[in-house]
Amino acid sequence: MKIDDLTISRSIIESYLEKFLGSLQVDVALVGAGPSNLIAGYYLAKAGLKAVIFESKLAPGGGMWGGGMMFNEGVIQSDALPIIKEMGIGFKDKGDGYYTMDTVEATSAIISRCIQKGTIVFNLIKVTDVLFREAEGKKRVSGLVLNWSPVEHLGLSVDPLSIKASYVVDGTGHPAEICTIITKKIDAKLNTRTGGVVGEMSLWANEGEQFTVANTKEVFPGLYVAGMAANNVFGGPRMGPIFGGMILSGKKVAEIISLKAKR
Ligand code: 48F
Repeated sequence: MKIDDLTISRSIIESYLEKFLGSLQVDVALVGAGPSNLIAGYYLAKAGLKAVIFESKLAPGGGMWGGGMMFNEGVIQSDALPIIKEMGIGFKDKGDGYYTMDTVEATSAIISRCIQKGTIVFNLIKVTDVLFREAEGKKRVSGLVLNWSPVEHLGLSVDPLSIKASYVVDGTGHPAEICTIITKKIDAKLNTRTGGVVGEMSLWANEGEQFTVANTKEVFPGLYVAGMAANNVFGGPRMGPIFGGMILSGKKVAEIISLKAKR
């Protein structure tokens, strides 16, 4: 076969634009491609919803690749094992309900399963703001404002583009960026004890893991939190390199939104 350079370029541009145009109006827009949102993306697609994930970095996967202190193994507890099995990820039984998984295998597997199920992942796009609408005095998050990560990184004055979504999930991990943005920019009162981002506490694995799942919920009309963002927003401890909570949180947010969307 003789290779034509222009056909390569045209093919890439056409296929990318097809994905991007198809993502301008979605059921669910997820910010951050960490483990929680990737699992959410998988289950949202499985439930038949149109979902899209925007990740600011080159590689999706968030904080899972590096395991604990760059030892590329992560722990999961028995509660999350059925999901690990559904993803086809290998694991080692360490006894007493603890399992380890190779975090390079686990991260690449959940990225792949999420996309294969039908949720598109855009990398190198940073979410810089939300769209919001106000009706009868009530504000609601109704989409995302996007720009290329290098534009933001270089501080270039280039206006963003936006997309519409029925539901938005802040899965940006420790910084809980979307919740932080809306408290500043639209004076949003979040569904937390302070009305703002409460702030993450120091490490306590047992409490942190339960806190993540319990606080995976709607935090402002149209906006949900999943994963480590839930701990920061609602004021719970971090948990370190145990990933069951992240995975269960992703599944939970997908289930909550799927139920709402189908009502
Ligand atoms: O931090 P991250 O992995 O979030 P997570 O799913 O998982 C947390 C664990 O990895 C770990 C932990 C478990 O014990 O504590 O930290 O809650 O992934 C968050 C992703 O969001 C991206 C960021 O690059 C990362 O890949 N992100 C953050 N802000 C933005 C963003 C933004 N404004 N736009 C797009 N992506």
